[in-house]
Amino acid sequence: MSNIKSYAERIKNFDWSISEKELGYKEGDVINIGWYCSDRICKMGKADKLALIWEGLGGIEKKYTFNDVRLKSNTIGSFLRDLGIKNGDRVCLFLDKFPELYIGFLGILKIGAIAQPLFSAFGDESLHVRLDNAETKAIITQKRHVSKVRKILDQMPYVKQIIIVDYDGRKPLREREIAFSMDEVEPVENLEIFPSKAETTSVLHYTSGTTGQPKGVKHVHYSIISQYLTTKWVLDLREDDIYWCTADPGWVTGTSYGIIGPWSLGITQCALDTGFSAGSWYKFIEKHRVTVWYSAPTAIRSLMRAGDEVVKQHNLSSLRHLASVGEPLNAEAVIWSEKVFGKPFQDNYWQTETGSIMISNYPGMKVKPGSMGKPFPGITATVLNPKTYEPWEESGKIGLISFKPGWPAMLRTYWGNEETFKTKFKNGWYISGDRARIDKDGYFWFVGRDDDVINTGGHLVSPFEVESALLEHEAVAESAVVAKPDEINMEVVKAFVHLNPGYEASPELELKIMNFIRKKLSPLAMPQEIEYVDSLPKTRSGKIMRRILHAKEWGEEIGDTSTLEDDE
Ligand code: 6R9
Repeated sequence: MSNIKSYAERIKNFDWSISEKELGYKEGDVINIGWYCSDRICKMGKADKLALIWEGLGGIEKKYTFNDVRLKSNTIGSFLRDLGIKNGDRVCLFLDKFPELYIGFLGILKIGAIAQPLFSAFGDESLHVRLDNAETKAIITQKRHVSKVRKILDQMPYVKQIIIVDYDGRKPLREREIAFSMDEVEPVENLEIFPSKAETTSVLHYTSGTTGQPKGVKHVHYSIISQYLTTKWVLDLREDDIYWCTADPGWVTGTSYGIIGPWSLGITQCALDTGFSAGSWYKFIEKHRVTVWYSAPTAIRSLMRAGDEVVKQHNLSSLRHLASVGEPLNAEAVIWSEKVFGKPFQDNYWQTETGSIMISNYPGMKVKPGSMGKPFPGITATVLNPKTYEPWEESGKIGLISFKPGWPAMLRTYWGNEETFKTKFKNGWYISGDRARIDKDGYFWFVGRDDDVINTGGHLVSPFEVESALLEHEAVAESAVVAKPDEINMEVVKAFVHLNPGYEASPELELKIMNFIRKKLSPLAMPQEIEYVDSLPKTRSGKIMRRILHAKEWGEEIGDTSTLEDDE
């Protein structure tokens, strides 16, 4: 029997107090995610249970019990406090999927500081705009990435300390740098945990929009109420599970469901810090007897492409439940997974802003391949008519996916950008920025985004950020960035570029520009193709009409451009 038992029963009279009670929380109490995910689990008698099984490059393996996680997060918290980090200060985690990333996250929260995880493949410019926005006080990083921090350090007077977790003494430390080894220092048995309350800020995750700089999505400690119960009912985690969330904690799935969800339930999870290959992923599942696997469509499509033979070479019989998030999961991938793993990947939908799963397929509920499923109990979801912002009355109409505000993990604002935050609400609904239709059985079917943001392999890339970075290249006079179709990643970045006088369009220049973006922003944001153009389509007011270029890439009707001109 699954944890949710019956979806139909759970949606009746649902109340988040179910989760509060299970977590032993009452309104007004202290609620600290760091404590909940380690100390509380130890208090419940699970101190010696494995919390994290970690595998890195070269097959190195490390294991941590819940007591280890408790002690080591205490140690990190205490170290940060001694450096002068106080509650409310932003501490960035700029790390590969090291154990320090998972445990450091809790350490930061334990002292009431705000965790700001950033994807370790970010280049110096992506890093800089996000640190600048948060005025980050300390950065926890590693040798491999510290050069990117050094490059921009002069422009960041607010950064007081850079903590290097794998310092080997070979090269001297520089200004503001300090070494810290979680596994070598004396563990701190007792740490005074910051008495955070429900609305105390916990995490800042950065997400991309169509215009402007990335937005810092502000979450609070109370979010654990949503994350705990969605993990329990959607991912169906149980006492003896070995759980694997393939997401990187640089992104929201990796924190909400790669740290907070499983550990608030006291579940053993594993993490693999190596690149992707079908063989190594299956080997990992086989070796650790993974039972619940939470992944993403791009990975599933890559596995599908690797073929059925490699699946058969491994014993994957431990797998009991599979779930997916981040981008549209095509029906084909659902059917394939059912064929080769004996169970389908069950799709669910949510966003950095929602903080927890909003629409999902549940264990025991009929899966309609290609559908995202139904709203989580307690979540009021609809699709709004884009003209009136009223819910469509009949089923099957395409509208804006929207939610009634008030679930525990909802973003509280965008950091330093209350104005943009306010634009996300219309007629009392939170507007997600995605489009879908609801069928007559109440299942949601994803249609597309309602903006120009590119979703490449489950990662959101802002065309604005790429265009701004392109302008910094000496050869580029103007550019427009759109998504182009891709078999595995669904979408990849494509740039239309108008060159400055004196520059010749050539494949060499294309490579140079691509590399320039890869280093500045990230491999994800790097255009996979650059098309040289003499001019770009523009509105009368001079704004670039990305939609025309987008339609061409996707072989869609361009429509009436005279209306588009005013629209933009
Ligand atoms: C958790 C996460 C959010 C955006 C979201 C939507 C897309 C997420 C999806 C999906 C189709 C699904 N998205 N889940 N599209 N089907 N099941 O991914 O957060 O990085 O903020 O991305 O991803 O466009 O708005 P985030």
